[in-house]
Amino acid sequence: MTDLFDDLPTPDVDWYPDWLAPDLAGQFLARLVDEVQWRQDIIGTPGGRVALPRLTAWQGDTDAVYVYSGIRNLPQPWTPAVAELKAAVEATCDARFNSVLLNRYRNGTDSMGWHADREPELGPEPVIASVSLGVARTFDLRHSKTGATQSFSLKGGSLLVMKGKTQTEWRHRVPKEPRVTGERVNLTFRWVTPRMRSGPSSSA
Ligand SMILES: O=C(O)CCC(=O)C(=O)O
Ligand SMILES: [Mn+2]
Repeated sequence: MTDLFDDLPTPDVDWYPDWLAPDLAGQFLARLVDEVQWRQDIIGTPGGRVALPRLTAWQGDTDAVYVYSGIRNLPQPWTPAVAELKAAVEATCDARFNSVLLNRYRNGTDSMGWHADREPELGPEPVIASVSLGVARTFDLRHSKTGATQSFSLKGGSLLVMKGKTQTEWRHRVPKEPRVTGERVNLTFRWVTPRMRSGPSSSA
């Protein structure tokens, strides 16, 4: 029998819900909260300047420069626990990563809105490996053309690998869940086309 839902698109992801044992995931969470230089970013919106609803950090190789809003963001050096997670993720994914964006959701009122990770320096079909630590949070993927949605509960110790057309055809978010009181840290490991760190600049 043909199922009405057979034609719905599904995102190109690999899902490892129990990638890290719970006690190890707990140890990594504590180390990351302590060792990472967390910052509160402020962004400009039509309504004025607002604080992002989460804390962030960017680590990577020195040439993994990430440009957004026309600003070159130099990565912080790898810290020990992040470097350990990177090596483990590379082994699981059989891929290389030279940078990671870390997001720290202090409780359920912290969040990340709909977006896709499609900056040019990530290339056309990036492999992005997402490690979650701490409390489980919902992660929604929505197909841009059809609106088809797939949701994951990204629990502590899980690994979700997004690849293929997941960034070009889908958007994703971490919605607010006001009843969630615990903390969560997420790491998205990426390969950013290496750039020169300094040199002649054509703009002021
Ligand atoms: O926190 C998450 O699970 C998602 C993070 C994310 O989408 C990003 O860092 O671009
Ligand atoms: Mn993202």
